[in-house]
Amino acid sequence: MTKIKGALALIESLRCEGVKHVFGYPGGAVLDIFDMLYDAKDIEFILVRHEQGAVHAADGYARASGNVGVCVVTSGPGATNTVTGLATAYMDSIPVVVFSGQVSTHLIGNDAFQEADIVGITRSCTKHNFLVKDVNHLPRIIKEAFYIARTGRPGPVLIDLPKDVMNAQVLFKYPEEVHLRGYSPTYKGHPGQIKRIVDTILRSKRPVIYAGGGIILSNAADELREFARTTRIPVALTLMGLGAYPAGERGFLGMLGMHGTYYANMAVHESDCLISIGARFDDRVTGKIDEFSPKAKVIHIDIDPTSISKNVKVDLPVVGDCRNVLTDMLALLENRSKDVDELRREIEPWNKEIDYWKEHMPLKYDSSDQLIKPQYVIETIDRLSPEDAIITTEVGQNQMWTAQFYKFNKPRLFLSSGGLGTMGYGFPAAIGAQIAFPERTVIDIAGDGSIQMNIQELATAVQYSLNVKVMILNNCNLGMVRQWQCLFYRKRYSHTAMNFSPDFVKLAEAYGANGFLVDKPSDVESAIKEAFKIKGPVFVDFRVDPDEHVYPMVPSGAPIKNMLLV
Ligand SMILES: Cc1ncc(C[n+]2csc(CCOP(=O)(O)OP(=O)(O)O)c2C)c(N)n1
Repeated sequence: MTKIKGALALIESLRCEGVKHVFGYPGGAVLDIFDMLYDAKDIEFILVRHEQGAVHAADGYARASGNVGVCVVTSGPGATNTVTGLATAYMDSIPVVVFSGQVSTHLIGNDAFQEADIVGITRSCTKHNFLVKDVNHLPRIIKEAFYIARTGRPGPVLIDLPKDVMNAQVLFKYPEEVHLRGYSPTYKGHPGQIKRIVDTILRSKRPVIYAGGGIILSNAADELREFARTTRIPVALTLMGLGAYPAGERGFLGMLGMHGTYYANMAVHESDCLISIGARFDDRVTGKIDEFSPKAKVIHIDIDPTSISKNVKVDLPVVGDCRNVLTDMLALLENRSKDVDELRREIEPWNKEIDYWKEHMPLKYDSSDQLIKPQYVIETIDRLSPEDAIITTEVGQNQMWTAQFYKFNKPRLFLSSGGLGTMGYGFPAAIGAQIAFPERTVIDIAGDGSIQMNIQELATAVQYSLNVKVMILNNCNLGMVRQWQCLFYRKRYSHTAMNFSPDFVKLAEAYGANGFLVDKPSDVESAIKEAFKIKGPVFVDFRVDPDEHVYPMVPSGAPIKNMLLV
């Protein structure tokens, strides 16, 4: 076996991991890697315009495809620009591997040019990170990084690569197995606990399933649907869980929490048995913790043992992969068909009560033929887009209206920054999703504030002829913050008016893309159709009603039954 350069060993390792796409940006510390990428024709490199865009794109790629998203960036500012993307992926448990350049080992700690302690900086926003000091460790570390990123509760991993390590020679052999002391995720739930859970569910009168992103990450959507169909237990989803249960299915309650539906929040509040699956009791879901689902026995199924009883005291935990645990639960239920029939009968009045809430307190908004209502734009996008269209969002009202008014029937169609709430996520994430699925329609639903946070990626979209459609709900304001100021700060609109924004149509054109402005409700439908027809990136600037609010809304820190309604 001949020795090869560290940088080439990196490329070979990516091949061993089946990596087809890498997002990134070059610089001095990673020149050796880029030199090797020059010849790596089997790996498509996507040159973004900002390293934050690279990580969000890799994250969108991962969320849409289920594969690990990969980035290469340079040292110093290149590395620090990845922090927001890493934190975003970390909060939503998304598998991403970031390779950052580093100054040569003998310069580390010397305030060398473009040096940053990225391992220190990202310690709290990565699942794990590595500094490679010896090229001989490189293949093992890469193997471990991918393994850590995609197993257990997934998450981002960073590998810091000093320049001299990339230049050093190594006998390349990619390990076949990983041995990590102290890291062995539990995939099978404890049978005794699972039985206890099933017993509890079968005895309940007002059960509710509260499912989250863990269902999508563990590919458990079919099992969840089977479980809900078998038991007839209604299902509420978190923002991250949207698509994990079909919006069109009977018993679907929509999203719960701060901007959840009236009926999801009421059902959770009145429940006597809350079955949480792959969800982490985020404060946006629970509202005031002491009054969250006060009458329920709380069941929590999660792969991450540290999330059990972290926020809400759990009565019956099961640590395991959602899909495995649901499969085990279904097997138990199959042997107890009489009890299941009994459960269905027992919970019929409960389902009727929920149906009553659904009928009398639906999601709604006042339509208008003068002003474009943002909810109407989203409903129209939903109606006109293909079934497998991938929707990303930015953060703010645009995100919440999408969660409420777009009907997601499958997993991995809704990509949004839930945990960190990162403005500027949606557009690069859409680019990543489009790279993963070039034939599919990818739509970023954006606010006029958020889109300006990573708007430079329009150049990336044009360069790679990506079919990303950006639907800007332009309310000339930082809408969600303005909504809070309106409701809780006596309309003192401190610095939330976007009095100046670029002309998005001209800006799109300047980048070599298409753009058009829509300011009449009667033009919404044709504009969306037109955007879908055009090949390549399109910006549609919808001038929407600036006074529209997202309802329901649970004021921060209030119990979720205390919703402000339209
Ligand atoms: C990077 C970042 N900075 C600040 C915020 C705080 N924030 C949340 S929503 C919001 C307003 C978003 O405005 P816009 O993108 O126009 O969307 P809209 O709410 O109007 O739909 C802000 C500033 C954030 N979430 N992310």
